[in-house]
Amino acid sequence: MKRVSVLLSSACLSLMTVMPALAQTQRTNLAPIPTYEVHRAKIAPRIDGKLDDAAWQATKPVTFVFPWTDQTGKKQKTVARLTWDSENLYVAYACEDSDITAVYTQHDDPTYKDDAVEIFIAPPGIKNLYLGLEMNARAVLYDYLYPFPQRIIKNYNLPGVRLAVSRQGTLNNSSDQDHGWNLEVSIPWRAFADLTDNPVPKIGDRWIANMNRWDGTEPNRRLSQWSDSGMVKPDPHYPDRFGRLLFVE
Ligand SMILES: [Ca+2]
Ligand SMILES: [Ca+2]
Ligand SMILES: [Ca+2]
Repeated sequence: MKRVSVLLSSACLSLMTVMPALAQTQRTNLAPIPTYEVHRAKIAPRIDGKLDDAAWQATKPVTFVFPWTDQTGKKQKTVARLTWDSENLYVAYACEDSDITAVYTQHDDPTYKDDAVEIFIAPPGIKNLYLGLEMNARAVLYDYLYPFPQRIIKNYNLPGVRLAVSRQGTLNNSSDQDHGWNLEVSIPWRAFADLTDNPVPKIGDRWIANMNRWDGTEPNRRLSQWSDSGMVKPDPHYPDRFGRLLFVE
């Protein structure tokens, strides 16, 4: 936690002054927080953007929901799957998409402004501090540490993350009809070594996480999520509403 402590002491405001305002930004009658059983992969998926690996066939799909009904544009389906082994967490996203758009090409660019998928994640026992990975349809990664609800620490980089995309359609050409894109990412457990002394999950451990997708370009953009953040305005960040990842054999 040393590296994290130094980062936080330079970046933080008082939680006490910020939290009451945030509580008022939540909608009511939210769905229960979901739990996903993450089954261990017998053979790790190959990170090539193609979701034909045996490891993915054995996983349960989750379909993202669209919590913000006033957002415009087509509500296109996203299905995510997770698996793990002693080295990595693996996440696959299958995105239906009739127009694939992404312009950012450099690490830590604001990929969330493109067609992008995300995962926010933290190991057990940590409150309001998580890692974020936001990945566009060109397989560009924006990674950070977020001491919620203060300031995203963009200069924080996760070692050893690998990602790849496959596209069924053309990139940045709105004159034709696309079909979709897939993204595959592996996140090594050692990337969590600043947050926990035991970054490799044990059977039965529960981590918190959420997965999101941004689709479309302004002013027609949609945010969909695994677990509805409950925010009044479209905003994926609210760790109290993250889902639970239960690690099983
Ligand atoms: Ca693959
Ligand atoms: Ca799109
Ligand atoms: Ca970064």
